[in-house]
Amino acid sequence: MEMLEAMVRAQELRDLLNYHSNKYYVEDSPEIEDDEYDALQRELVLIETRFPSLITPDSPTQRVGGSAEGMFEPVVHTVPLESLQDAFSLDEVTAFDSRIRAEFPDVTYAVEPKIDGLSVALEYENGLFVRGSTRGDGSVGEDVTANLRTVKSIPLRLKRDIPFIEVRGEVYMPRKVFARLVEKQEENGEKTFKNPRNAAAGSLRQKNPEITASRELDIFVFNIQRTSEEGITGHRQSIEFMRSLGFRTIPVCAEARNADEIIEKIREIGESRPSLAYDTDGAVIKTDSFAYREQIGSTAKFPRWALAFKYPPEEKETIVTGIEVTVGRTGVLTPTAVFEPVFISGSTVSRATLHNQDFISEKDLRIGDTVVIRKAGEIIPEVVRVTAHAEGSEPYLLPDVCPSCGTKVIREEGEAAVRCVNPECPAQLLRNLIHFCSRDAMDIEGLGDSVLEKLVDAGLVDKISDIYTLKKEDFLTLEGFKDKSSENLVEAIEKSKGNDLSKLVFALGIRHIGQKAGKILADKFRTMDALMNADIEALAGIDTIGGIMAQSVIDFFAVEQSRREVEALAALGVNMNSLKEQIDDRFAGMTFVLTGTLPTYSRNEASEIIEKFGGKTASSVSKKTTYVLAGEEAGSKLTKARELGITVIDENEFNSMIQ
Ligand code: 0OX
Repeated sequence: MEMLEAMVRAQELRDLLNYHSNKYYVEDSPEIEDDEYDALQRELVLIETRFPSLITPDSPTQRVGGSAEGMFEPVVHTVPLESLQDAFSLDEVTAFDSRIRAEFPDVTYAVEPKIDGLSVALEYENGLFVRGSTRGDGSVGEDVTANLRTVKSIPLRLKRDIPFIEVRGEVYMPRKVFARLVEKQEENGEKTFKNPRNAAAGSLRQKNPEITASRELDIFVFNIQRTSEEGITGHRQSIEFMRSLGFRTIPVCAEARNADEIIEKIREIGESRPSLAYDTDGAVIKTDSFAYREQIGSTAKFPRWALAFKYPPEEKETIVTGIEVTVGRTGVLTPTAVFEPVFISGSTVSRATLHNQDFISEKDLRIGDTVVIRKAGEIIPEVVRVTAHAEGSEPYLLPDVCPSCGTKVIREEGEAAVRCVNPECPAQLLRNLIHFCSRDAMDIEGLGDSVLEKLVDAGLVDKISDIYTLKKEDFLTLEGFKDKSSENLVEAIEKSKGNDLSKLVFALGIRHIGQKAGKILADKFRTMDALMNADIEALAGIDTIGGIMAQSVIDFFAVEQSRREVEALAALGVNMNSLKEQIDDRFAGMTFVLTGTLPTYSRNEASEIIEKFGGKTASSVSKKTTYVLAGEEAGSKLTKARELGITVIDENEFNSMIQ
């Protein structure tokens, strides 16, 4: 492919990818399947690899891994990012309207949810995202462009290349993402984020944009700070305008013509809060007309034309009836408060995690205490404070031995978590077994929680490798097992021996090594032996394996027990090799049409090469054709390709693509 053709196709692909990304992440109405999107992206990566000079800042390949230059440098906000005057009662809302209406009797307002995230400013020049910054103190923030580029709903290029626009929006972490993150942090005994806002702030402050990308942040845009466009005269119109440029705008922006209507909208937004995918902490009331805004003006701190009504957080009192301590798969002891059930923010709750000893000591929480409960991020119940100690109660201390195996627990320096480090601890064993057999791990159908528990209780399994020693007769001794069900299980176990190494690596339950890391390690090292003996440099040198992951692999295999288990698994016939052919699917998702006589390849040979690299060949040219490979005396197909704007390549170019 020639440079010029590559340039045209790259532009086409960028536009297509940006269009579909907007459909998916902003408009929530995808038009193509994920694998079609991936194929387009791969084609673009291929072109950009061959012609790096064609990489543009709005290329969707540049969301992660683009330049991180200037990160955290100060950014002076040309138009300050003002904060809002808070109101805690509806009387204050009525007074706000009266004050403005006295001067502007026909004033109308926009009422919108107040997203509980962090404000950022996004600047676009000639349609291109050039800079993103935090609010900071409103006058000076920090450059977080590289991190914001990873937020998929932030357009890298606008739908129209207007000369200049700066918008303001709220970056947030969706509740589900937050819940998953906290669960993972808890499982790893790490410090947990308190709420989605802190999690979003922490994610935006990362020095490594890859981490920010993994946090799946999102944004709602709600204000034009400044723009080269003229003729936008009001707030609701400005929201429409920003939406037309491809921004994900604030989801509700309701018109209200008087105080009663404002209050009605505040109620409606309030009622929707528990079911939203994100946290909100109020409703914002804004004078719609920009001309009126200008006349109303601002105080030193806030615009006088806007008001934030804050919903009171729903809190309930209850009594703690007990504290349960469980041992996680990684050995962390987690205390959970059990309390008398209370209905709060849309559901009844009776348990809340107490995280660790520090959390309990700080609150001086004791069994029998009266406590205030609230839902963090409207989903996760938490103990806010103790209002009264139970009579004769004593400060609560976590047990100093594992509640499951009785081994003395340890608290590593700098860690809040207390751990049981006995690798044969039954609590960890059962969890390790459940994980080992789960679908994404060794995928042993039928070997779920309850069967594994029975096997452990019956003394038939006390380490992972024991699974592979189980016979039909063993299952028959368990309650509820008949001939057929026992045979099925033995068969499922047998089948799992042939799994790819990546599944086994994940199944071992190495801290910080998830499914994806399992695949990467298996692809890289190809055998369990090579992985077991890899040094820290070899591990940390892999692109997507961070230092913490690398150390975790080293730590895991440094334990004699782990090595013995792996050897036992191998001796019992479990596959220890990567089955993935080292395939190169550089042409995946691409369709080639061959025409004319090629100088050296026969048609069959060329087709074979294309298929070897994961591509397809077709006999006629259509819009779906990726490349036309043309030789001497190419005829109508070549003409058709030119008409449709399909890239035509010759054998030389083809050769350079397969090198
Ligand atoms: C929000 C939010 C924040 C614009 C002018 C003064 C404050 N967190 O959702 N701020 C504003 O308005 C700015 N609107 C919002 N919706």
